[in-house]
Amino acid sequence: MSQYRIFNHDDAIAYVRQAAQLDSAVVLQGEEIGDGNLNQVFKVWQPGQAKGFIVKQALPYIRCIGESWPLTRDRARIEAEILLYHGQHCPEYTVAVLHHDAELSTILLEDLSDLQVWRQALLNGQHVAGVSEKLGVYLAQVHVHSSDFQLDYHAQRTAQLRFANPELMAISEAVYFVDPFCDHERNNVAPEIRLEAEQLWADQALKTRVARLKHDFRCKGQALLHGDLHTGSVMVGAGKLKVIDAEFGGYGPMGFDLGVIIAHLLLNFCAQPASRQQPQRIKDVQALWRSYKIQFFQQASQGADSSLAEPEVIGAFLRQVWQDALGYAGCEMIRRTIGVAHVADIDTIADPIQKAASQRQALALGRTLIMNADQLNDAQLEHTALNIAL
Ligand code: SR1
Ligand code: MG
Ligand code: MG
Ligand code: MG
Repeated sequence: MSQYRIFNHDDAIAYVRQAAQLDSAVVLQGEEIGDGNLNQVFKVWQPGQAKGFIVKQALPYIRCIGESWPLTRDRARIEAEILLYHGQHCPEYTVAVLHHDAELSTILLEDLSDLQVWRQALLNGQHVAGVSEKLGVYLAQVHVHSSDFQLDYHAQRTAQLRFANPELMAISEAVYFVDPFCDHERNNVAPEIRLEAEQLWADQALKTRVARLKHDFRCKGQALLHGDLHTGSVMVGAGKLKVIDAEFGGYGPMGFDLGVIIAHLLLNFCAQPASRQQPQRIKDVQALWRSYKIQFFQQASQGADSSLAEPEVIGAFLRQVWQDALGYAGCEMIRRTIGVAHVADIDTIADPIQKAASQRQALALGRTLIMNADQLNDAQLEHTALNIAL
C-alpha cells in the first residue's frame, strides 16, 4: 500500500494492520481525531482495549488553510526522524515512533490517550506537578546531544544538513517574525485591539529587535529543535510526560524552543486574571529554566570537547540562551495574539472585555520581553509580568 492517497479511517486501519504486523483476524476500529492546524490524525484500536495506535498523515497542504497553501508531505518523514533522534537521547519524554512511511507520509505513534494535553489541563485550571521540571530535562537533553557540546564539528554540521527542514522553518519565519509585525492579510486581529496592533506595526525599535531574532533563527543552528513546543505539544499525567508533534523541527537557536514554551505559559497567565494573585505559570517558567540549566550543565560538562565543557563557557552560553528565549517568547506571544494561529487560552474567553484585556496584556508583555531580553533574569521576569498585569 505504498501509493499516496489521503486516508479515510479504513485506510488508517489497513496501514496499522500492516505496519504493526497484526493478523487479519484482529478486529480494528478507527476514527479521525485530529484538531491540529496541519495534518490528519487517526486513532485505531481493538474494541475492548483502552489503548491502540495513532496514525498521523501529512496532507499536501495546510489543513487549517486548505489547498490554497500547499505544503511538502516530506514533513512527515522529517518529523519521524526528529522524534527518533530525540527519542534516542530522551526516550522517557519523547513519543515513540513505531513505524513511518515516506511515500504515504504517515507516522505510526504510540497511543497516549492515558495522558492529557497540557494546554487542556491548564485551561481546566489544573496544575500538574513536575511538568516544567521534566520539560527542562527533555529540552536540555535533546539540545545538548545534538549540539557542539556533544558532537564534533563534522558530526554537528552533518546533522544540520540531515535535518534540514526549509519549507516548514520558512513558515515559522513568516508567522513568527514577519506577518505579526506588519498589516499582513494572514493576520487575525480582533477589532478591539486593532489600535495596539497598529502601534506595534509602527514601532521601529521593536521591528529592529525582531529582525535580529529572525536572522538568528536562520543562522544560529545550535541544536536540533522541536520547533513548535507549545503546551498543545506536551502530553501529561500521573508523573508522565511525552512531547509530540515535531514537524517544525530542524537546527536553530536553543532559545527558540525555550521561548515558545515560556510564551504559552505566559499566554495562559494573561488569560486568567485570577492568576495575578497566584502566579503559578510564572513559577512554572522559573522551574523550567532552572531545570534546563541544571541538566544542561550536567550534560555539557561531560562533553567530548573538554574546552567547551568548562563551566565558564557553558555559563556564558546559557546566559545568551536565556536572552534569546525571552526574545522568542515575546515574538510567540505577539504572533499568537494577532497572527494567523491563536491559542485557546485567550480565544475561549467568553467576556469580550476580558478577552481584549488579556490580548492587550499579551501584546504588552511580548513587546517588553523582546525589548528587555538583555536585562531580565528569571526572578525579574515575575515582577515584569505582574506589573503589566496590574
Ligand atoms: C500556518 S501554520 C500555523 C501554526 O500551526 C502550527 O501548530 C505551528 O505552530 C504553526 O506556526
Ligand atoms: Mg501541534
Ligand atoms: Mg510544573
Ligand atoms: Mg504540528
